[in-house]
Amino acid sequence: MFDSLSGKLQNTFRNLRGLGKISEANVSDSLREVRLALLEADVNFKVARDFIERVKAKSMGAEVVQSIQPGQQIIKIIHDELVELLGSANAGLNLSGNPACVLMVGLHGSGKTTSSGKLARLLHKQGRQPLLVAADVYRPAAMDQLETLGKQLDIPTFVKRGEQDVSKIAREALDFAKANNRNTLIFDTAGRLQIDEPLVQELVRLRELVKPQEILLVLDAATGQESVNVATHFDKALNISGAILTKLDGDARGGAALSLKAVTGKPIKFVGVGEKLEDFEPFHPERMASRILGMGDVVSLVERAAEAVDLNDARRMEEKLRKGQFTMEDFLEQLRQLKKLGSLESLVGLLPGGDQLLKGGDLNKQEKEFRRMEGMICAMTFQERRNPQLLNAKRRIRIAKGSGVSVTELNSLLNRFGQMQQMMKKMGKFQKMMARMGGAAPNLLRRG
Ligand SMILES: Nc1nc2c(ncn2[C@@H]2O[C@H](COP(=O)(O)OP(=O)(O)O)[C@@H](O)[C@H]2O)c(=O)[nH]1
Ligand SMILES: [Mg+2]
Repeated sequence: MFDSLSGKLQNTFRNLRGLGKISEANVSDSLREVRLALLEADVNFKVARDFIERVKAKSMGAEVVQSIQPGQQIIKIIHDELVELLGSANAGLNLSGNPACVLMVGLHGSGKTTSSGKLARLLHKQGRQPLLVAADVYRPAAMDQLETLGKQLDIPTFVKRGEQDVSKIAREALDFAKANNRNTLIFDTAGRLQIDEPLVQELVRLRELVKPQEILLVLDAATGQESVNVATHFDKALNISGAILTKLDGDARGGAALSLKAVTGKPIKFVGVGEKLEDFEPFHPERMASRILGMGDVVSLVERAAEAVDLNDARRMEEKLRKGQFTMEDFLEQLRQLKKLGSLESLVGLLPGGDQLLKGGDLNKQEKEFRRMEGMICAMTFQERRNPQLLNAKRRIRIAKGSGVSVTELNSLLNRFGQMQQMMKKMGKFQKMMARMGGAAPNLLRRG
Protein backbone atom coordinates (compact mmCIF):
# COMPACT_ATOMS: atom_id res chain seq x y z
CA MET A 1 0.00 0.00 0.00
CA PHE A 2 1.05 3.57 -0.64
CA ASP A 3 3.94 2.19 -2.72
CA SER A 4 3.31 4.35 -5.71
CA LEU A 5 2.47 7.47 -3.68
CA SER A 6 5.51 6.88 -1.55
CA GLY A 7 7.77 6.50 -4.58
CA LYS A 8 6.49 9.66 -6.25
CA LEU A 9 6.73 11.76 -3.12
CA GLN A 10 10.28 10.61 -2.53
CA ASN A 11 11.21 11.69 -6.03
CA THR A 12 9.72 15.10 -5.46
CA PHE A 13 11.55 15.36 -2.17
CA ARG A 14 14.85 14.63 -3.84
CA ASN A 15 14.26 17.69 -6.00
CA LEU A 16 13.15 19.77 -3.06
CA ARG A 17 16.24 18.90 -1.04
CA GLY A 18 18.38 20.17 -3.87
CA LEU A 19 16.76 23.58 -3.95
CA GLY A 20 19.12 26.33 -2.86
CA LYS A 21 16.63 29.13 -3.05
CA ILE A 22 12.89 29.06 -2.78
CA SER A 23 10.71 30.89 -5.20
CA GLU A 24 7.00 30.81 -5.77
CA ALA A 25 7.67 29.13 -9.09
CA ASN A 26 9.83 26.23 -7.98
CA VAL A 27 7.68 25.53 -4.94
CA SER A 28 4.61 25.50 -7.17
CA ASP A 29 6.29 22.99 -9.47
CA SER A 30 7.09 20.64 -6.64
CA LEU A 31 3.69 20.95 -5.07
CA ARG A 32 2.01 20.24 -8.38
CA GLU A 33 3.83 16.93 -8.40
CA VAL A 34 2.68 16.24 -4.86
CA ARG A 35 -0.90 17.02 -5.83
CA LEU A 36 -0.75 14.68 -8.82
CA ALA A 37 0.69 11.93 -6.66
CA LEU A 38 -2.16 12.37 -4.18
CA LEU A 39 -4.78 12.25 -6.92
CA GLU A 40 -3.25 9.14 -8.38
CA ALA A 41 -3.43 7.55 -4.95
CA ASP A 42 -7.19 8.11 -5.09
CA VAL A 43 -7.25 10.97 -2.63
CA ASN A 44 -10.44 12.97 -2.98
CA PHE A 45 -9.71 15.98 -5.23
CA LYS A 46 -10.99 18.59 -2.78
CA VAL A 47 -8.93 17.08 -0.03
CA ALA A 48 -5.83 17.14 -2.27
CA ARG A 49 -6.43 20.73 -3.31
CA ASP A 50 -6.88 22.00 0.25
CA PHE A 51 -3.84 20.06 1.35
CA ILE A 52 -1.65 21.68 -1.28
CA GLU A 53 -2.98 25.12 -0.47
CA ARG A 54 -2.12 24.73 3.18
CA VAL A 55 1.37 23.47 2.42
CA LYS A 56 1.94 26.27 -0.06
CA ALA A 57 0.86 29.01 2.32
CA LYS A 58 3.23 27.70 4.98
CA SER A 59 6.07 27.15 2.52
CA MET A 60 6.08 30.74 1.37
CA GLY A 61 6.44 32.00 4.95
CA ALA A 62 9.54 33.98 5.86
CA GLU A 63 10.93 31.23 8.09
CA VAL A 64 11.21 28.84 5.20
CA VAL A 65 12.35 31.25 2.54
CA GLN A 66 15.20 32.54 4.69
CA SER A 67 16.30 29.22 6.09
CA ILE A 68 19.50 27.49 5.00
CA GLN A 69 17.71 24.35 3.88
CA PRO A 70 14.37 25.50 2.58
CA GLY A 71 13.69 22.17 0.84
CA GLN A 72 14.02 20.27 4.11
CA GLN A 73 11.64 22.70 5.75
CA ILE A 74 9.02 22.14 3.09
CA ILE A 75 9.36 18.39 3.49
CA LYS A 76 8.74 18.84 7.18
CA ILE A 77 5.67 20.95 6.44
CA ILE A 78 4.34 18.24 4.11
CA HIS A 79 4.99 15.61 6.76
CA ASP A 80 3.20 17.59 9.45
CA GLU A 81 0.22 18.35 7.21
CA LEU A 82 0.03 14.68 6.28
CA VAL A 83 -0.11 13.75 9.95
CA GLU A 84 -2.88 16.31 10.40
CA LEU A 85 -4.76 14.94 7.41
CA LEU A 86 -4.60 11.44 8.82
CA GLY A 87 -6.07 12.58 12.10
CA SER A 88 -3.14 13.99 14.15
CA ALA A 89 -3.19 11.47 17.01
CA ASN A 90 -4.32 7.92 17.65
CA ALA A 91 -8.00 7.93 18.51
CA GLY A 92 -8.75 5.26 21.09
CA LEU A 93 -12.06 3.56 21.76
CA ASN A 94 -14.64 4.84 24.19
CA LEU A 95 -15.66 1.76 26.14
CA SER A 96 -17.21 3.49 29.12
CA GLY A 97 -20.51 1.60 29.24
CA ASN A 98 -21.16 -1.54 31.25
CA PRO A 99 -21.36 -3.45 29.10
CA ALA A 100 -19.70 -1.37 26.39
CA CYS A 101 -21.11 -1.99 22.92
CA VAL A 102 -19.35 -1.72 19.58
CA LEU A 103 -21.31 -1.86 16.33
CA MET A 104 -19.38 -2.97 13.26
CA VAL A 105 -21.01 -1.64 10.09
CA GLY A 106 -20.01 -1.50 6.46
CA LEU A 107 -20.51 -2.90 3.00
CA HIS A 108 -20.50 -6.57 2.18
CA GLY A 109 -17.00 -8.02 2.06
CA SER A 110 -15.35 -5.00 3.65
CA GLY A 111 -14.02 -7.13 6.51
CA LYS A 112 -16.60 -6.68 9.29
CA THR A 113 -16.61 -10.25 10.52
CA THR A 114 -12.84 -10.61 10.35
CA SER A 115 -12.30 -7.26 12.06
CA SER A 116 -14.82 -8.19 14.78
CA GLY A 117 -12.62 -11.15 15.61
CA LYS A 118 -9.44 -9.08 15.44
CA LEU A 119 -10.88 -6.40 17.69
CA ALA A 120 -12.14 -9.00 20.18
CA ARG A 121 -8.63 -10.47 20.31
CA LEU A 122 -7.06 -7.08 20.93
CA LEU A 123 -9.53 -6.08 23.65
CA HIS A 124 -9.16 -9.47 25.30
CA LYS A 125 -5.40 -8.94 25.40
CA GLN A 126 -6.06 -5.61 27.10
CA GLY A 127 -7.92 -7.42 29.86
CA ARG A 128 -11.51 -6.96 28.73
CA GLN A 129 -14.12 -9.70 28.44
CA PRO A 130 -15.52 -9.46 24.94
CA LEU A 131 -18.59 -11.19 23.54
CA LEU A 132 -18.94 -11.55 19.80
CA VAL A 133 -22.54 -11.14 18.64
CA ALA A 134 -23.65 -12.53 15.29
CA ALA A 135 -26.13 -9.92 14.10
CA ASP A 136 -25.89 -10.71 10.39
CA VAL A 137 -29.13 -12.65 10.04
CA TYR A 138 -29.13 -12.86 6.27
CA ARG A 139 -26.21 -15.17 5.77
CA PRO A 140 -26.03 -18.26 7.98
CA ALA A 141 -22.45 -18.64 6.79
CA ALA A 142 -21.59 -15.33 8.44
CA MET A 143 -22.71 -16.73 11.80
CA ASP A 144 -20.53 -19.80 11.30
CA GLN A 145 -17.61 -17.61 10.31
CA LEU A 146 -17.89 -15.53 13.47
CA GLU A 147 -18.34 -18.59 15.63
CA THR A 148 -15.21 -20.16 14.16
CA LEU A 149 -13.23 -17.01 14.91
CA GLY A 150 -14.57 -17.03 18.46
CA LYS A 151 -13.49 -20.62 18.97
CA GLN A 152 -10.05 -19.90 17.58
CA LEU A 153 -9.69 -17.05 20.05
CA ASP A 154 -11.40 -18.78 22.93
CA ILE A 155 -13.84 -15.90 23.14
CA PRO A 156 -17.58 -16.62 23.42
CA THR A 157 -19.86 -15.92 20.49
CA PHE A 158 -23.57 -15.24 20.78
CA VAL A 159 -25.30 -16.95 17.87
CA LYS A 160 -29.01 -17.55 17.43
CA ARG A 161 -29.65 -19.44 14.25
CA GLY A 162 -33.03 -19.05 12.59
CA GLU A 163 -33.80 -15.77 14.36
CA GLN A 164 -34.60 -13.05 11.83
CA ASP A 165 -35.19 -10.19 14.23
CA VAL A 166 -31.94 -8.38 14.94
CA SER A 167 -33.44 -6.47 17.88
CA LYS A 168 -34.33 -9.72 19.57
CA ILE A 169 -30.82 -11.05 19.06
CA ALA A 170 -29.42 -7.84 20.54
CA ARG A 171 -31.64 -8.00 23.63
CA GLU A 172 -30.77 -11.60 24.31
CA ALA A 173 -27.09 -10.96 23.72
CA LEU A 174 -27.18 -8.18 26.32
CA ASP A 175 -28.82 -10.55 28.81
CA PHE A 176 -26.29 -13.24 28.01
CA ALA A 177 -23.46 -10.76 28.58
CA LYS A 178 -24.83 -9.77 31.99
CA ALA A 179 -25.29 -13.37 33.05
CA ASN A 180 -21.80 -14.33 31.89
CA ASN A 181 -19.78 -11.30 32.94
CA ARG A 182 -18.88 -10.13 29.47
CA ASN A 183 -18.21 -6.38 29.56
CA THR A 184 -17.72 -5.63 25.87
CA LEU A 185 -20.11 -6.60 23.08
CA ILE A 186 -18.99 -6.55 19.49
CA PHE A 187 -21.88 -6.70 17.03
CA ASP A 188 -21.04 -8.10 13.61
CA THR A 189 -23.82 -6.73 11.44
CA ALA A 190 -25.03 -7.49 7.93
CA GLY A 191 -23.65 -5.68 4.93
CA ARG A 192 -24.99 -5.08 1.46
CA LEU A 193 -23.21 -4.48 -1.77
CA GLN A 194 -24.66 -1.02 -1.66
CA ILE A 195 -26.21 0.98 1.11
CA ASP A 196 -29.97 0.60 0.99
CA GLU A 197 -32.77 1.93 3.12
CA PRO A 198 -33.90 -1.35 4.79
CA LEU A 199 -30.33 -2.03 5.92
CA VAL A 200 -29.92 1.48 7.28
CA GLN A 201 -33.25 1.18 9.12
CA GLU A 202 -32.17 -2.07 10.67
CA LEU A 203 -28.89 -0.57 11.85
CA VAL A 204 -30.66 2.49 13.23
CA ARG A 205 -33.00 0.23 15.22
CA LEU A 206 -30.04 -1.73 16.51
CA ARG A 207 -28.37 1.50 17.54
CA GLU A 208 -31.47 2.70 19.43
CA LEU A 209 -31.61 -0.57 21.29
CA VAL A 210 -28.01 -1.17 22.31
CA LYS A 211 -26.88 2.47 22.50
CA PRO A 212 -23.34 1.63 21.39
CA GLN A 213 -20.37 3.66 22.59
CA GLU A 214 -18.70 2.98 19.27
CA ILE A 215 -20.06 2.62 15.74
CA LEU A 216 -17.14 1.63 13.58
CA LEU A 217 -17.36 1.76 9.82
CA VAL A 218 -15.33 -1.04 8.31
CA LEU A 219 -13.92 0.16 5.03
CA ASP A 220 -11.95 -1.75 2.42
CA ALA A 221 -8.90 0.36 1.54
CA ALA A 222 -9.23 -0.72 -2.08
CA THR A 223 -12.61 0.99 -2.45
CA GLY A 224 -10.79 4.05 -3.80
CA GLN A 225 -12.71 7.22 -4.58
CA GLU A 226 -16.02 5.58 -3.77
CA SER A 227 -15.00 5.15 -0.13
CA VAL A 228 -15.66 8.83 0.52
CA ASN A 229 -19.29 8.40 -0.55
CA VAL A 230 -19.71 5.23 1.45
CA ALA A 231 -18.30 6.88 4.55
CA THR A 232 -20.41 10.02 4.15
CA HIS A 233 -23.55 7.96 3.68
CA PHE A 234 -22.99 5.72 6.71
CA ASP A 235 -22.00 8.70 8.81
CA LYS A 236 -25.13 10.65 7.92
CA ALA A 237 -27.36 7.69 8.71
CA LEU A 238 -25.67 6.45 11.87
CA ASN A 239 -23.25 9.11 13.09
CA ILE A 240 -20.28 6.74 13.15
CA SER A 241 -17.59 7.19 15.78
CA GLY A 242 -14.69 6.10 13.63
CA ALA A 243 -13.46 3.72 10.98
CA ILE A 244 -11.46 0.56 10.56
CA LEU A 245 -9.55 0.52 7.32
CA THR A 246 -8.96 -3.03 6.11
CA LYS A 247 -6.70 -4.73 3.57
CA LEU A 248 -3.93 -2.20 3.84
CA ASP A 249 -1.63 -5.12 3.04
CA GLY A 250 -3.04 -5.29 -0.47
CA ASP A 251 -2.26 -3.11 -3.44
CA ALA A 252 -4.77 -0.42 -2.53
CA ARG A 253 -3.57 3.04 -3.36
CA GLY A 254 -4.41 4.40 0.05
CA GLY A 255 -6.55 7.38 -0.88
CA ALA A 256 -9.29 6.35 1.53
CA ALA A 257 -6.94 6.65 4.48
CA LEU A 258 -5.99 10.14 3.41
CA SER A 259 -9.49 11.41 2.67
CA LEU A 260 -11.64 9.95 5.39
CA LYS A 261 -10.86 12.29 8.26
CA ALA A 262 -10.99 15.39 6.09
CA VAL A 263 -14.34 14.46 4.56
CA THR A 264 -16.25 13.02 7.53
CA GLY A 265 -14.31 14.47 10.44
CA LYS A 266 -14.21 10.95 11.89
CA PRO A 267 -10.88 9.28 12.70
CA ILE A 268 -9.53 5.96 11.52
CA LYS A 269 -9.11 3.97 14.72
CA PHE A 270 -7.66 0.68 13.49
CA VAL A 271 -6.20 -0.84 10.37
CA GLY A 272 -6.30 -4.39 9.08
CA VAL A 273 -3.01 -5.46 7.55
CA GLY A 274 -3.61 -9.12 6.67
CA GLU A 275 -5.98 -12.04 6.91
CA LYS A 276 -4.65 -13.39 10.19
CA LEU A 277 -6.24 -12.38 13.47
CA GLU A 278 -3.09 -10.67 14.69
CA ASP A 279 -2.83 -8.55 11.54
CA PHE A 280 -4.56 -5.62 13.16
CA GLU A 281 -3.15 -2.41 14.60
CA PRO A 282 -4.33 0.80 16.22
CA PHE A 283 -3.97 3.54 13.66
CA HIS A 284 -1.23 6.08 14.33
CA PRO A 285 -1.28 9.06 11.95
CA GLU A 286 2.30 10.05 12.74
CA ARG A 287 3.66 6.59 11.98
CA MET A 288 1.56 6.22 8.87
CA ALA A 289 2.79 9.57 7.56
CA SER A 290 6.37 8.46 8.11
CA ARG A 291 5.66 5.23 6.28
CA ILE A 292 4.15 7.08 3.35
CA LEU A 293 7.13 9.38 3.15
CA GLY A 294 9.51 6.40 3.21
CA MET A 295 10.84 7.18 6.66
CA GLY A 296 9.90 3.75 8.05
CA ASP A 297 7.90 2.86 11.10
CA VAL A 298 10.37 1.51 13.58
CA VAL A 299 8.13 2.29 16.54
CA SER A 300 5.50 -0.19 15.35
CA LEU A 301 8.13 -2.79 14.69
CA VAL A 302 9.51 -2.56 18.21
CA GLU A 303 6.00 -2.64 19.66
CA ARG A 304 5.16 -5.76 17.75
CA ALA A 305 8.33 -7.47 18.91
CA ALA A 306 7.63 -6.50 22.51
CA GLU A 307 4.13 -7.93 22.24
CA ALA A 308 5.24 -11.22 20.76
CA VAL A 309 8.44 -11.87 22.65
CA ASP A 310 8.46 -12.69 26.31
CA LEU A 311 11.46 -10.98 27.88
CA ASN A 312 12.13 -13.87 30.25
CA ASP A 313 12.08 -16.30 27.34
CA ALA A 314 14.52 -14.08 25.52
CA ARG A 315 16.93 -14.06 28.51
CA ARG A 316 16.67 -17.82 28.90
CA MET A 317 17.43 -18.27 25.19
CA GLU A 318 20.39 -15.95 25.41
CA GLU A 319 21.81 -17.94 28.31
CA LYS A 320 21.49 -21.16 26.34
CA LEU A 321 23.05 -19.63 23.27
CA ARG A 322 26.01 -18.46 25.23
CA LYS A 323 26.56 -21.80 26.88
CA GLY A 324 26.21 -23.63 23.60
CA GLN A 325 23.16 -25.51 24.85
CA PHE A 326 20.90 -24.34 22.10
CA THR A 327 18.99 -27.36 20.80
CA MET A 328 16.80 -28.07 17.83
CA GLU A 329 13.85 -27.67 20.17
CA ASP A 330 14.93 -24.15 21.07
CA PHE A 331 15.36 -23.48 17.40
CA LEU A 332 11.77 -24.54 16.81
CA GLU A 333 10.63 -22.23 19.57
CA GLN A 334 12.51 -19.36 17.93
CA LEU A 335 10.93 -20.07 14.57
CA ARG A 336 7.51 -19.91 16.19
CA GLN A 337 8.34 -16.66 17.97
CA LEU A 338 9.30 -15.19 14.64
CA LYS A 339 5.99 -16.28 13.18
CA LYS A 340 4.10 -14.55 15.97
CA LEU A 341 5.53 -11.26 14.80
CA GLY A 342 3.52 -11.51 11.60
CA SER A 343 4.44 -12.16 8.00
CA LEU A 344 7.97 -11.33 6.93
CA GLU A 345 6.56 -8.99 4.35
CA SER A 346 4.66 -6.97 6.89
CA LEU A 347 7.79 -6.77 9.06
CA VAL A 348 10.14 -5.62 6.34
CA GLY A 349 7.52 -3.10 5.25
CA LEU A 350 7.97 -1.31 8.56
CA LEU A 351 11.69 -0.68 8.02
CA PRO A 352 12.90 2.58 6.51
CA GLY A 353 13.22 1.86 2.81
CA GLY A 354 11.66 -1.55 3.41
CA ASP A 355 9.21 -1.17 0.57
CA GLN A 356 12.13 -0.88 -1.84
CA LEU A 357 13.61 -4.04 -0.39
CA LEU A 358 10.35 -5.88 -0.86
CA LYS A 359 10.38 -5.27 -4.57
CA GLY A 360 13.49 -7.32 -5.09
CA GLY A 361 13.43 -10.10 -2.51
CA ASP A 362 11.35 -13.22 -2.46
CA LEU A 363 10.04 -13.28 1.08
CA ASN A 364 7.38 -15.83 0.31
CA LYS A 365 10.09 -18.27 -0.48
CA GLN A 366 11.82 -17.52 2.78
CA GLU A 367 8.60 -17.98 4.66
CA LYS A 368 7.97 -21.31 2.99
CA GLU A 369 11.48 -22.33 3.96
CA PHE A 370 10.71 -21.49 7.59
CA ARG A 371 7.59 -23.59 7.43
CA ARG A 372 9.51 -26.53 5.99
CA MET A 373 12.12 -26.28 8.74
CA GLU A 374 9.35 -26.21 11.30
CA GLY A 375 7.80 -29.30 9.72
CA MET A 376 11.11 -31.19 9.82
CA ILE A 377 11.78 -30.41 13.45
CA CYS A 378 8.22 -31.32 14.37
CA ALA A 379 8.70 -34.73 12.78
CA MET A 380 11.58 -35.48 15.18
CA THR A 381 11.11 -37.03 18.60
CA PHE A 382 12.00 -34.95 21.65
CA GLN A 383 15.17 -37.00 22.15
CA GLU A 384 16.22 -36.38 18.57
CA ARG A 385 15.66 -32.67 18.89
CA ARG A 386 17.86 -32.50 21.94
CA ASN A 387 20.50 -34.76 20.53
CA PRO A 388 20.86 -34.69 16.74
CA GLN A 389 23.66 -37.29 17.12
CA LEU A 390 20.90 -39.89 17.29
CA LEU A 391 19.87 -39.16 13.75
CA ASN A 392 21.15 -42.16 11.80
CA ALA A 393 20.16 -42.89 8.22
CA LYS A 394 17.04 -44.81 9.15
CA ARG A 395 15.77 -42.05 11.39
CA ARG A 396 16.52 -39.45 8.77
CA ILE A 397 14.44 -41.29 6.20
CA ARG A 398 11.55 -41.47 8.65
CA ILE A 399 11.68 -37.75 9.43
CA ALA A 400 12.00 -36.75 5.79
CA LYS A 401 8.95 -38.84 4.92
CA GLY A 402 7.02 -37.52 7.89
CA SER A 403 7.54 -33.91 6.91
CA GLY A 404 7.33 -34.32 3.15
CA VAL A 405 10.89 -33.28 2.30
CA SER A 406 13.86 -35.08 0.78
CA VAL A 407 16.61 -36.53 2.95
CA THR A 408 19.01 -34.12 1.25
CA GLU A 409 16.96 -31.21 2.44
CA LEU A 410 16.87 -32.59 5.97
CA ASN A 411 20.64 -33.12 5.89
CA SER A 412 21.13 -29.57 4.81
CA LEU A 413 19.05 -28.30 7.73
CA LEU A 414 21.05 -30.43 10.17
CA ASN A 415 24.33 -29.21 8.70
CA ARG A 416 23.31 -25.61 8.94
CA PHE A 417 22.13 -26.13 12.48
CA GLY A 418 25.48 -27.70 13.38
CA GLN A 419 27.31 -24.71 11.94
CA MET A 420 25.08 -22.35 13.81
CA GLN A 421 25.86 -24.11 17.08
CA GLN A 422 29.59 -23.88 16.40
CA MET A 423 29.30 -20.19 15.75
CA MET A 424 27.34 -19.63 18.90
CA LYS A 425 29.90 -21.45 20.99
CA LYS A 426 32.63 -19.30 19.51
CA MET A 427 30.67 -16.19 20.20
CA GLY A 428 30.09 -17.30 23.78
CA LYS A 429 33.83 -17.87 24.27
CA PHE A 430 34.63 -14.55 22.72
CA GLN A 431 32.31 -12.77 25.11
CA LYS A 432 33.76 -14.56 28.09
CA MET A 433 37.26 -13.67 26.99
CA MET A 434 36.34 -10.01 26.55
CA ALA A 435 34.71 -10.00 29.95
CA ARG A 436 37.84 -11.44 31.53
CA MET A 437 39.93 -8.76 29.87
CA GLY A 438 37.63 -6.24 31.48
CA GLY A 439 36.32 -4.91 28.21
CA ALA A 440 32.70 -4.49 27.36
CA ALA A 441 31.82 -7.37 25.09
CA PRO A 442 29.75 -6.37 22.14
CA ASN A 443 26.69 -8.22 23.26
CA LEU A 444 25.07 -9.15 20.03
CA LEU A 445 22.32 -11.14 21.56
CA ARG A 446 21.03 -8.86 24.22
CA ARG A 447 17.96 -6.86 23.49
CA GLY A 448 17.66 -3.14 24.11
N1 LIG B 1 -5.58 -9.28 3.13
C1 LIG B 1 -6.54 -8.93 3.96
N2 LIG B 1 -7.73 -9.53 3.86
C2 LIG B 1 -8.71 -9.18 4.72
C3 LIG B 1 -8.52 -8.16 5.70
N3 LIG B 1 -9.68 -8.03 6.39
C4 LIG B 1 -10.55 -8.92 5.85
N4 LIG B 1 -9.98 -9.61 4.83
C5 LIG B 1 -10.59 -10.64 3.97
O1 LIG B 1 -11.69 -10.07 3.28
C6 LIG B 1 -12.69 -11.03 3.09
C7 LIG B 1 -14.05 -10.53 3.57
O2 LIG B 1 -13.98 -10.37 4.98
P1 LIG B 1 -15.26 -10.53 5.92
O3 LIG B 1 -14.81 -10.26 7.30
O4 LIG B 1 -15.96 -11.81 5.68
O5 LIG B 1 -16.17 -9.32 5.38
P2 LIG B 1 -17.64 -8.90 5.79
O6 LIG B 1 -18.54 -9.34 4.69
O7 LIG B 1 -17.62 -7.41 5.90
O8 LIG B 1 -17.97 -9.53 7.09
C8 LIG B 1 -12.23 -12.28 3.80
O9 LIG B 1 -11.69 -13.16 2.84
C9 LIG B 1 -11.16 -11.80 4.75
O10 LIG B 1 -10.19 -12.78 5.02
C10 LIG B 1 -7.22 -7.51 5.77
O11 LIG B 1 -6.95 -6.60 6.57
N5 LIG B 1 -6.29 -7.94 4.86
MG1 LIG C 1 -19.57 -10.76 7.60
